[in-house]
Amino acid sequence: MNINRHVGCGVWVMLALVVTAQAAMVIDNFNTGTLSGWDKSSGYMTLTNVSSPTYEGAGAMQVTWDDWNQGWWENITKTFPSQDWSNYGTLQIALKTDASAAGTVIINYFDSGAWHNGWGSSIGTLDLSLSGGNYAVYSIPLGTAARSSVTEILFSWDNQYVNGTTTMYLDTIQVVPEPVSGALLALGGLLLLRRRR
Ligand SMILES: [Ca+2]
Repeated sequence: MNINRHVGCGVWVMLALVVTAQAAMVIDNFNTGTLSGWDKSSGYMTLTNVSSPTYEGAGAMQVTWDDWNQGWWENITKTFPSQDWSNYGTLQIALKTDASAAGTVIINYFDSGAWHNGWGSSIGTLDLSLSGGNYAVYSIPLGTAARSSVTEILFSWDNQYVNGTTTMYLDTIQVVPEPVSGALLALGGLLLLRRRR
């Protein structure tokens, strides 16, 4: 063991972490000026590609809905060609809401290769009141459900919490590998290399 080898290991660990950090797969960042693949279930809602405010880049999606305690579920969805999320552990969403936002948004995804009910695989909820007027990035674990051929992501909320016009903004939606797993893999690889020397 020598100092050079320690330095080398450090470089490889840093490199592995950088590679892990760069391996996110963006589902949408709304920077193309279109809302390709997006749809909504309700005539009370409007989806608009806006240039401000964004979390990053040239665009974000503004979602407004104008409801009065109607007590049913409303959805927005994005469909896309099949994506393999198997090696990703977390869904990240940049979200900004206005001060009147309340309730929660339930996030589901649909894997075309897996059995699912009408709601797909539910992976969690966003508390709309938490972002406090600024963009916040929410990280939602993807859990253990099948996700080798994901074709749709769905956001749904109960409009009983909506009284009047509510606005929220969605920006970068991406899946990222588990950083801890990536680091452990890198460390495991280093230990193997050292044993072989
Ligand atoms: Ca953006």
